[in-house]
Amino acid sequence: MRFLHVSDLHLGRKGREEDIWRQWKKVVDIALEERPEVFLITGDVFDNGEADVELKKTFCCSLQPVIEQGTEVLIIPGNHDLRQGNALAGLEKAGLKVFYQYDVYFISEVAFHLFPFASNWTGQDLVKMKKEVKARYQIGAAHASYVALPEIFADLGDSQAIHLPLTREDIMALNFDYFALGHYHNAKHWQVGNTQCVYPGSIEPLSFKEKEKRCVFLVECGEKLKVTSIPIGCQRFYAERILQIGPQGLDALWAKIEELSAHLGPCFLRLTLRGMAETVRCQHWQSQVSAFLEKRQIKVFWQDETVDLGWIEENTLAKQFLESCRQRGKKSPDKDYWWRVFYRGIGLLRQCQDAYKEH
Ligand SMILES: [Mn+2]
Repeated sequence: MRFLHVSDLHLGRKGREEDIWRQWKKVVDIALEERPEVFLITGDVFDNGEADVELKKTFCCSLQPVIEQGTEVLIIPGNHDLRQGNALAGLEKAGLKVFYQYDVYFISEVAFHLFPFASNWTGQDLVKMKKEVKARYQIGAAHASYVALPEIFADLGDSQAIHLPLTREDIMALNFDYFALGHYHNAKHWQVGNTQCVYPGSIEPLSFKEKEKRCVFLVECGEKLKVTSIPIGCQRFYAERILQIGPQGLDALWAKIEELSAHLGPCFLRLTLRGMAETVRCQHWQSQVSAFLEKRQIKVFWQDETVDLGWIEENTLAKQFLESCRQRGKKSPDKDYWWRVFYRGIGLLRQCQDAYKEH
């Protein structure tokens, strides 16, 4: 018995529709090639509860060949599916099995415990709900936030981690062989007691937090439980770079921009600009860079951390601080250190002055 575990498709995400659809087609091809008994989707099939009727139809059609080959498609809703409506309504007509209530689904010696999504539940509710059934393998499926791994908790943030928080103790108590999870958007595979826990992550990166490789998981329930990740690449990735304005000013950074455009493919790029520049000129330069990179399918998000030269000129304290850091930098073997001190100090000085003005 083998099953494919996929999650967080977010079909219909505004501006990313085509990218996501191309990724989804790759996933369907894997299902057709591997012919697993079960195709399990752990929530967030659609980005919004009011999914487009045409999109829903195309989604159902794309799965018909999978159903025809004898694969059961099991879906639990995610928070996005149920946001402002129910995007999964009507999917059963196309032969997909959607679980709005906790149920155990048996397929050749394997029990799938399918938990639907409710925003006010916690892992304890799943523990109370779980039925004891006999089967060779017990598989759990939930759209939940595992809060015991710091990197997952940090990425989800407070606003997302309140969605069905799940602790290590909850997973121990549930005692599944494999816990199929959805909600967290980077692939993660770890073990708690006897349970192999997996977040496949979203099928296409959707934010700057989603920098890891995209994949789906194929699970074999044979002699032993065997978990394999299958990479699916991506359409557009997210990248971050820091640009430091040197003594030659902004124009000297063009070489670096050209290098970036030659090496990065289609992507979303966060550019942090640091150093000193005259604000108006700096903004003009940024828009030139954005337009240049846009032509090469790189969409830029600016993080402007520059210090306005005009402001320093007018500010006696800032001017003295700059001079003092310059002098120390000259004498120090680590010039960079004094520049960092300068930017940090000047940032704090501006914050203090802004706060003072507000009062
Ligand atoms: Mn999601």
